[in-house]
Amino acid sequence: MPTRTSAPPTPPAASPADRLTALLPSPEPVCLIGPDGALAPAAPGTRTYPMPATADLLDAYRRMVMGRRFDVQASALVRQGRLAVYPSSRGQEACQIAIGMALRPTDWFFPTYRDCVALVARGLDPVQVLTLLRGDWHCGYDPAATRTAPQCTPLATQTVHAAGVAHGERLQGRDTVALAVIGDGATSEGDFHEAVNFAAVFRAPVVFLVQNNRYAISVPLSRQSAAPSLAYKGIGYGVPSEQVDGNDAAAVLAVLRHAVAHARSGAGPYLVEAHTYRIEAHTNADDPTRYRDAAEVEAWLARDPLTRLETHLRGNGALDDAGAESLAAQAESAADELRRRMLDDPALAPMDLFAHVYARPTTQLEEQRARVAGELATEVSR
Ligand SMILES: Cc1ncc(C[n+]2csc(CCOP(=O)(O)OP(=O)(O)O)c2C)c(N)n1
Ligand SMILES: [Mg+2]
Repeated sequence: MPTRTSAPPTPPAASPADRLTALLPSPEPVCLIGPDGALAPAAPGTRTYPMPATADLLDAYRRMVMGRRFDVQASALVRQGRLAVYPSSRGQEACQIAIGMALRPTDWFFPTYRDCVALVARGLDPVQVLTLLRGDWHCGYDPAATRTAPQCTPLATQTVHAAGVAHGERLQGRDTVALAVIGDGATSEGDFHEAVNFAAVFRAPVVFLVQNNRYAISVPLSRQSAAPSLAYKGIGYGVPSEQVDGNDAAAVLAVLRHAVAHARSGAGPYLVEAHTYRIEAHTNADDPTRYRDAAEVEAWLARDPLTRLETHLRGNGALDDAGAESLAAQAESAADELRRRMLDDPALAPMDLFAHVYARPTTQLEEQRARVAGELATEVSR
């Protein structure tokens, strides 16, 4: 008769209160470097995170300088008629650059229309990044090769894709993490809730990064959600969450690295809310003076993520005038090159508009395709 071996002792189950505490975000946004560039004292009850190494902070600063110059250049390209539309992320650079620094090249990134700077900071070709916004093609880069999904305009759909890809990668035994960015307004979309729930139930290695820039076009956060922080939206689904000062690059990087490590370890998804602000209009088609005060914008300019990190790095001797000037010159020459490359008119194949979207196109799409083909034929014969 086989003898029964005793099972290894199971650790005592965490109490419901402990399980809830483990999910809760810090009561205040995590901040490591304050708006004045000095080390910020930890607010009571806030989780502690290690300060990133000085080399990482210098790298973050370099990426932000490059990113801001790119953003200014892209905005100018709209005015010059070279770009159809550009949603600026000025003021959100700390979030934008931390994404690429927290992810491995083999991890998947799911951006929105507002995340061009994050794509450039991740190392994608700036002209390819702007292809969609120029209206040239579906997406300018190869999503499979870059492990970067096309920039998503239908709000929140990218979160579902991220959860699915993360789950699929895990099923295939890989330790890939997927990071999906989403705006404050888009957290009201059903897709976001379905994605967070699916990821939690299947322990999919996804990080959801909410860039709370206070507005969904003209709709302020107060008309979007009554939650104390958007980070609390994870708890109902059993997803650990954190909130961070989204204008403190050191804090965003530290928190995102923690979230990515959590997901990679097999512990399931993580939700991070970054408190930040959109300094520019929603897009060039928007007039923000109709729905917000100049004083509010001024207050956020005083919390500028670039100035904050620069002051910190200069204060501890890691950056001097020569270093800052050399980075500014690099950013200027990258902007020059972008401007020059965007002057070339690409060869377009308008019928490609109807390709690569559906395996079996819908009837409406077939009708539209026929109409465009007819119009093109008329133009040619004119
Ligand atoms: C499903 C869907 N509904 C509506 C829109 C129109 N729309 C485009 S951007 C936007 C506001 C989104 O705000 P938020 O999620 O806060 O992102 P932000 O633009 O501030 O980065 C809306 C309503 C859309 N693109 N997709
Ligand atoms: Mg927003």
